[in-house]
Amino acid sequence: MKAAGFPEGFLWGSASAAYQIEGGWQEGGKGVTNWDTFVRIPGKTFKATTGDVAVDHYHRYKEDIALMAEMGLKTYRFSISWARIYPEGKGKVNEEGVAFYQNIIDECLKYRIEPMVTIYHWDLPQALVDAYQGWESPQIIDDFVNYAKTLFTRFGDKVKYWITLNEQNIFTSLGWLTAQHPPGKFDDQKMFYQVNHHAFMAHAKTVLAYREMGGKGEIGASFAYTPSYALDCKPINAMAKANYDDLKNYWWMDVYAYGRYPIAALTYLRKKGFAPDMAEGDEEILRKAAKEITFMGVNYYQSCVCEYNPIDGVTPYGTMNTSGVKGSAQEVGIQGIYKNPANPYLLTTDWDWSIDPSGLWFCCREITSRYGLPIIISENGLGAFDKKTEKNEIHDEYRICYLKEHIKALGEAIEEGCQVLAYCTWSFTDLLSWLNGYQKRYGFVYVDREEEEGGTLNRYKKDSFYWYQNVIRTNGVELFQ
Ligand code: GCO
Repeated sequence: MKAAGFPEGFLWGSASAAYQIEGGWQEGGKGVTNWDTFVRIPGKTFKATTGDVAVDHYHRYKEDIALMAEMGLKTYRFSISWARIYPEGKGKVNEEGVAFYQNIIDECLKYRIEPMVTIYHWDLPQALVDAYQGWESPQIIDDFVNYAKTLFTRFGDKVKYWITLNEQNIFTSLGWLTAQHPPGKFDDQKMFYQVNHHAFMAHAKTVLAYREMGGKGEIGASFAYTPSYALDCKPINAMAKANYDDLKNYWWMDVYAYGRYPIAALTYLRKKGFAPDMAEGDEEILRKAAKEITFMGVNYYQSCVCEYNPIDGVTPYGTMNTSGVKGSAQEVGIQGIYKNPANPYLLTTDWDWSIDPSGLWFCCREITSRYGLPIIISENGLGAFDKKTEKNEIHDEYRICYLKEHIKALGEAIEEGCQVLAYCTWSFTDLLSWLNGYQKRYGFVYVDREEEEGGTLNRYKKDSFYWYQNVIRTNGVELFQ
């Protein structure tokens, strides 16, 4: 059935990440990761919650995938934990780890659910951090490509959708600017851009390796896209928006799609001494890889507002206070040339994220007109404090409302000509929120899971489960009635 833009065969999906669901942190020959280490540092996560058990998907994947099948999911996006494949980051393959993911893939295919694999969703073998500080060294590029090639060799006959990196912009910002994620550093801007350059090279070389190995599937990266509005029509605020877009959005998307950094931002960063060092040939590799990606992956949660930042900036890339700025990027407004005030026209989630379905439409329009690429919405969803009743029911009408409005906006973008291949909600089951423990829930399936490793881990379908099931069954028709 075709309605409101959704084409036949549209991939209705849902997503997860290894560290947030699997648990089994010392099982199956898995190596220790940066996250296993980080969560053990006092004060880093809510009530010191860890992913040691998470929602025990490691042992319950069959039950979880059966629930996906019951719902009618067309695609399931999940990530592979590098340390299950290479416990030390490289060297000898851990066959038990390969078998675990082979089972997940086969289980999906059994129910005709298209597996969509994220190669890197933030859990890095600790051995590579110990050896050379992980992403801070260009040595990671070859190790990443080696790992990715193993995945292509082992799973490439069954997996047709590959996402190289999940939210490179987020794991680098939280890791090196705001110290909230590993390696927990308040670093200077130079290191931030350098780490990103290594990640871009790892992505690009992986894309090229996939094609060299004969891979014919879809491959790209997933970007946390926060589209922006200028506060008002004051030119200085429109300039602040242009700065923001170059430094926060195009800095990543232009590299994936064009293989080059946005020139004004690069010029500015060069003047400041923050531009990344590039090895000879890097730019050519980035350009080549850009021609080989087949989609832009978008994780969409919120939009933002841009206002000229009186503390620092005057004109685009004019004077900015970047020297010695340490602390939260939010506080200083990254680079100090814009700030992001709240949007008084939008409601917010319990975690103060603006709720803005139109933002999803903006993302699709922008990607379509700027890059002409197909789009995969690899994440979209609402984190909330869900409550289970005594009858084991979860009435999450707020989530239904959120998803409904976002999917409608997506349908409109498709109707206007944007090519959208898939829509994955975040998330299928409840899972560990990196910093918020199990109190921030996103799933269609409630998991009885308390902080500090408690709970029965039983699964319960929320009201939104049945609602999305119907959306899938009617290919979105349901939404427009
Ligand atoms: C959280 C976050 C995550 C992210 C996801 C990004 O609360 O921890 O919202 O769940 O959305 O991991 O890819």
